[in-house]
Amino acid sequence: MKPRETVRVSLEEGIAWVELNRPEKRNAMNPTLNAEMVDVLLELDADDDCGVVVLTGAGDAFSAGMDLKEYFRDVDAQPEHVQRRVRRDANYWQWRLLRTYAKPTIAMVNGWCFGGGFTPLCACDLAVAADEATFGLSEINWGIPPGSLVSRGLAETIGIRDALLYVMTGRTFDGRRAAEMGLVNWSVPRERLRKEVESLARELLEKNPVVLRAAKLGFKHAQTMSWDTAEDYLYAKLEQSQFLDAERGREQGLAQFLDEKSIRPGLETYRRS
Ligand code: ACO
Ligand code: V55
Repeated sequence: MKPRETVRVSLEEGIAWVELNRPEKRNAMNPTLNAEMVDVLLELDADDDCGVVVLTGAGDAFSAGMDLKEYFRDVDAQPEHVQRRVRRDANYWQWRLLRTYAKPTIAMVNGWCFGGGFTPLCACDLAVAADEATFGLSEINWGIPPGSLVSRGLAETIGIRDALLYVMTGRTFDGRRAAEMGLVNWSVPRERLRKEVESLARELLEKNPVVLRAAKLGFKHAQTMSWDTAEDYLYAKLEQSQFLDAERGREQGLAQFLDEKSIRPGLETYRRS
């Protein structure tokens, strides 16, 4: 993968570590970073060596949110079509691409996470934070309501009371509190964060990727459907997964449990051959 100015990618044993890389600006998201992230995510989607994507930040920050100078002030002076492109790139990777990405995604919140940083955080399937990370919806503190899909992502992830408290006050909270609210799956001391996420990623890599994709996309899409539509859609997803699954996981799993009695699926995954 070609080197980029504001994003660093390293692919190790199936795990793509994608690092927002403007540590001197606390990984604030400027138009360059947003455009580069679109390219990176599209490239990794097409790369068979990538089985899981981990999104994180270089240095002390996950992301300080949108770049208040380069994403807001500088773009104010640009023609409208440029403003539209800048917004489109941001939303394209932060929400559209990540929320229904074909491969599992994990947000590894290593430090500061503000405002616009919540969108990719909520769009990722899973999230693990450092206990010491600091989160905040700081929009109110500099004079705007949360824009783009920040509030929508939040509403889908945490409860209304917590969401409005932080939206309306701009108070900060730490990784432990984020875990209590379900904004992240859990938190660990920062020195253990990378190992923790690596072992979660490896666990996902052991699963059948076709079935994993059907499971996560089915879950996400069904959230906004009526019960009747969801019932039909999730059956269609189940049958699609069997149709696309060249390794015939279902038949292997059933045979290993029912015939060979060599696994208990309640406690372990089937042996993939
Ligand atoms: N936009 C633009 N520049 C930023 C941003 C940002 N969101 N966040 C940090 N920077 C820059 C600073 O301007 C500074 O640049 P400089 O060294 O060229 O002067 C550099 O990053 C370091 O920032 P400090 O404030 O010195 O770093 P510190 O570690 O003390 O504090 C913190 C970090 C708390 C993240 C602080 O930088 C901050 O409050 N940033 C703004 C957070 C924010 O409100 N983001 C917007 C959310 S709303 C939205 O995304 C739509
Ligand atoms: C935010 C994010 C945006 C935007 C306006 O509050 C506000 C965050 C990702 O883009 O265009």
